[in-house]
Amino acid sequence: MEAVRKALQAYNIKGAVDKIALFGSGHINDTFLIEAGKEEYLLQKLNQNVFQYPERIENNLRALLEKESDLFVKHYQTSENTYHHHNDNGIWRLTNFVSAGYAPQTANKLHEVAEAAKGYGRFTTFADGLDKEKFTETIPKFHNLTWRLEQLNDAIKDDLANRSKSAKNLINTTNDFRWILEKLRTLFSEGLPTRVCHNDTKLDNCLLAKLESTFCNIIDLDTLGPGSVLYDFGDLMRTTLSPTAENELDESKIEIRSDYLAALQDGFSSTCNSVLAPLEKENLLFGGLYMTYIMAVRFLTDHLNGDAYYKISFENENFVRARNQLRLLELMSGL
Ligand code: GN1
Ligand code: MG
Repeated sequence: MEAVRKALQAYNIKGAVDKIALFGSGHINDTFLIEAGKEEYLLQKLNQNVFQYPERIENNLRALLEKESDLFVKHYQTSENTYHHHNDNGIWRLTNFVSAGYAPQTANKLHEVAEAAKGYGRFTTFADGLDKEKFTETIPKFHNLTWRLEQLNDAIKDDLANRSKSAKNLINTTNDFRWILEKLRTLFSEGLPTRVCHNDTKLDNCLLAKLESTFCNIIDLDTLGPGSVLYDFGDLMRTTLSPTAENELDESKIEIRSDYLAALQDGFSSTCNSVLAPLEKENLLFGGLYMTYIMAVRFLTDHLNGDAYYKISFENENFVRARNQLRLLELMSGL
């Protein structure tokens, strides 16, 4: 925790640090809850294996936060007026901790999902007013399915963890859904707009108020940048239509609930309908298939590569995640 204390010094927070604890459930960065006097903060250490262009995250964040909004939590600046602090131990950033808020881990309450959809819709409307030119992809080709499928092919060939054979069924199933790639290409050729997106709109990147479960804030702005609204609506579908967690062991529990889908559609359109083009509105549902497919491909690739990217808490967790995404995708295809 010495590294945490040292990083905190860059932010000149008031009062002595009373407590530092690991926090949260993100798959990528390390997050620490800090108590100092009466204040609580979150300090994050950026995963530099994943984020190789940290200056892009800083720049996107600056471009986002220069326009005042209560959509986001407070991001603190260092004495050098940057959001990120670089030192020998890594790259850090500090935000306030919203103690009156919570991030729902699974979608078990309809009104929570409706609120999250309204919140992400508000984000879409807000981002529509930003200068697109100021934003850059923080992970090149992040939502590029062509590239993700190439990565999967390489992983199958290299078979670094000797898992290709046991994952054969999942690999075959991923091939059944290649039409999804073609469909997205067609949509872009028909004029699907690129806009400033969040690009990681899972349910737990949305904070709700503990008391009333109303929308509070959008968090995790690492992947902010160019994208399609289909990605943002799609990732919401991916993480809320089934009541199950991404790593659910019992595949038979995965389902698609039509009332949740209706709540998503109503909530999202209530706050961003006016900024969406007809082609976007008509294809929001397809976004769910696209995002579920790309996540299946990414989890499976990581499983075959020996779990190099996503944090795991049990053996074969990425296999389970990929299997669950593919099951969800099968169910979504019937929508
Ligand atoms: C990662 O950072 P976190 O845990 O919110 C991932 C997303 C995936 C998500 C799946 C930078 O998000 O793309 O959708 O896991 N972020 C990155 O849970 O790869
Ligand atoms: Mg993230």
